[in-house]
Amino acid sequence: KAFITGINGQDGSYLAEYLLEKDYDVYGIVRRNSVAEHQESRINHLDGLVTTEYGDLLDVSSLERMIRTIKPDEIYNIAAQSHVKISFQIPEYTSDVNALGPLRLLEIIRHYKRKKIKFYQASSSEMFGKSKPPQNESTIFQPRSVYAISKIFAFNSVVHYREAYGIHASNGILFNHESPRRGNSFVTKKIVESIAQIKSGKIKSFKLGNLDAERDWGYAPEYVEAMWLMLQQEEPSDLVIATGETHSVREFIERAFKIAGYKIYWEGNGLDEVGKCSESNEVLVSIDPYYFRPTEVDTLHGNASKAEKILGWKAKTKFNELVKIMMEFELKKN
Ligand code: NAP
Ligand code: F7E
Repeated sequence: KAFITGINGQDGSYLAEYLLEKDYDVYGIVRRNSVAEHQESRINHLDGLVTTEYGDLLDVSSLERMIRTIKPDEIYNIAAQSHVKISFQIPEYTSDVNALGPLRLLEIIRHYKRKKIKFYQASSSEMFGKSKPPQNESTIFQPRSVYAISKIFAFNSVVHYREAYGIHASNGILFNHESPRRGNSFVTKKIVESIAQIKSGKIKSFKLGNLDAERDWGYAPEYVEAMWLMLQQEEPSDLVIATGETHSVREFIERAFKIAGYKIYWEGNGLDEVGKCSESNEVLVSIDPYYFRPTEVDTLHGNASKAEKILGWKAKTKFNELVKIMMEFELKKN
């Protein structure tokens, strides 16, 4: 039996599918939303296959009730306020959910004596922050946001509960991973969704922030397999999960436009920079400082060789293929 927090998120939904294929009984918590369709929007197709209840990482009684009634073998803590930029606006809330949420779960596991429950924590490459690439398990954390700080608190809680109480608790230090199910306020989904809307005539152009940030982007359905593999090991551990390839936001835009049948070129500098269509010379992309962050993580480039050795896991879908999957999905939708 598996209990997933954040089951309605990008990763939670893929993980639920993955575990169902492995014959798990899958349970999860969902949050109440004033628009009922949003509550289970990414898991509607799993209706009747997974069991969900209202719950929240801020509501310890809901977590305790679920864990005591389900008696899961594995808990995957995937839920989070996962948007880095938004953590600059709601730092306390972000910390409560992302830092204290996992601590609450670890406390419940610690005091639950009837069964040894294995625990997975969704840690993040964002914790490396300013540290120079490539980043691996020995790279120091130099956070650049409250999101990263909250994830470091959770990371250290996992290590502490493992050492102090012998809990089988692991951190997956996942680098960015995307998919057609990615939330549309993240840069990759925003880009492909906007390009598809340009192509179908719904919009003329779109605005972005820092085009020079570099990320190690992988494919989400592959990353949930690594989560499961980590809990199947005799020994819990903390592992980097990444593709080992890094590209800029600018490259992502160029590639996605190319797949949609456009060639773009860049003109101007700084806030005045624009991406124009080579054929029509119309502006398709411009800069809006609203999307800049007070502090930025410039380059993430993961080295996942430890995960390959311990789990036998390796990223299969690299940058070009990922952009293609996401762009083609949006073009079909529009
Ligand atoms: P996501 O799509 O934003 O999903 C997050 C899920 O958490 C959503 O289902 C959300 O519920 C739920 N949630 C938020 N606050 C909650 C709360 N207080 N109580 C219970 N549930 C709550 O994120 P994701 O991309 O799947 O990422 C999954 C996890 O991995 C997150 O912890 C994220 O921080 C971490 N991570 C992600 C990446 C990445 O590149 N995707 C990389 C490293 C780490 P609603 O459905 O109601 O919104
Ligand atoms: O930004 C730049 C932005 O919001 C990527 C989360 O899953 O991965 C994710 O965090 C880059 C940043 O992801 C826009 O400044 C430019 O440099 O897609 P993002 P993220 O911040 O890397 C980590 C590993 C997580 O753990 C998080 O949960 O793109 N960027 N223009 C923009 N970003 C956004 N969102 N919107 C823009 O318009």
